[in-house]
Amino acid sequence: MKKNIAILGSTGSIGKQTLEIAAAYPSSFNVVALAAKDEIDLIAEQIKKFNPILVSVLNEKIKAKVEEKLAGHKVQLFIGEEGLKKVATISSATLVVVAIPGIISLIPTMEAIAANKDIALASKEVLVAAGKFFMDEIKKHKVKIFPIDSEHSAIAQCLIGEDSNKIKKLILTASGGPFLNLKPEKLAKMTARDALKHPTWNMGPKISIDSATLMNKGLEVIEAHYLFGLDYAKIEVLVHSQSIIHSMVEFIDGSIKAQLGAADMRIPIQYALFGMSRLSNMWKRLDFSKVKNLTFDKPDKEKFPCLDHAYSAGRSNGTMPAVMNAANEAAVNLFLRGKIGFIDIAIKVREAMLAHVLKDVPSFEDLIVADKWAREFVNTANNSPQPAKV
Ligand code: MN3
Repeated sequence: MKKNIAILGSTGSIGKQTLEIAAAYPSSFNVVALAAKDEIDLIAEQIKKFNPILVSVLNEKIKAKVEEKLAGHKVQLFIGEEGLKKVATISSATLVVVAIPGIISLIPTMEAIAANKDIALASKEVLVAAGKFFMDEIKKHKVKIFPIDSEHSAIAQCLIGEDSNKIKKLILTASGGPFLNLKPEKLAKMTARDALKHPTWNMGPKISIDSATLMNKGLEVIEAHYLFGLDYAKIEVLVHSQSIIHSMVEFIDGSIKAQLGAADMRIPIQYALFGMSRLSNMWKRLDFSKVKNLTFDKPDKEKFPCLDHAYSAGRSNGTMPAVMNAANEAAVNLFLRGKIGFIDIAIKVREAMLAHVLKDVPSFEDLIVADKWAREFVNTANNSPQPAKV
């Protein structure tokens, strides 16, 4: 039977590769809904090729332009938040692929879970900002979560047939990003263009910058904490610049399981789309005879302070991960627009965390408020801090 899927973020890197997989297995998937932003030609092309029932775009202007390109091709077009909700909750879909970077995917994802959809999750920010609510909703609605991120996919694969009480630690591998071997004093001069050149993975701008600051790995640590229910003390990061081992699990008896493969996101995306089952494919393969060495190093926390900021936000819990995530998102946007320097990203994140008055047991609404506050804090030149915690 065909699986009906909806994709939030169809024109991004993960969205495009998801559609590539849907096209490669036409008897397995129906694409019933797409949400995208403003890439008019690509959106129109995807509609013509996949024939979704409904599609959401950024605004009326983009919608009109897409309609023009479609020249009579039938599809229901929607816009904005309402459109995202319609895509996330479309009755015919059983699986929603969440691949819009940033906090914008949080509410539609929660709506998808409430509508009893299984979730294939690529957007890290959802779990980071609202991990407890997300996992509680998943349990409450008895839906499944399939991680798309290569590290979490790797860990999920290593844990098949294992007892979670027997885990000693998770080892998340990090490529180290484009500035791994750069002298620390040169970091300040790095531009968005330098940061967007990722050595091993081909990704969108937000995640590429996060990868350069190592915040990407920090977000993944928090995600792993929620997905696998493990204390932060049991989650370790190791720089492995070849991106061949996608992550590992060490068990209490000293045995370690690793998942390896080519650095091709279509492999974990396909695995998630098929509900963690394996099918033969034509994606990249790992040829061990061409692998000269596998190296492992501790991350340089002084050069890349974002990783520690993420651990600290995760350990503080409450509203702090949402604040850290929002401050980072806002700072990355400023950096991409050339408004702040590379090392300012970590500084902005730290400042926001220090100024934030933590709420230990937040409501969902509190998380949204904390997120907004952190964004404004970073975007305002004259930061007026929240009153210090007493
Ligand atoms: Mn990853």
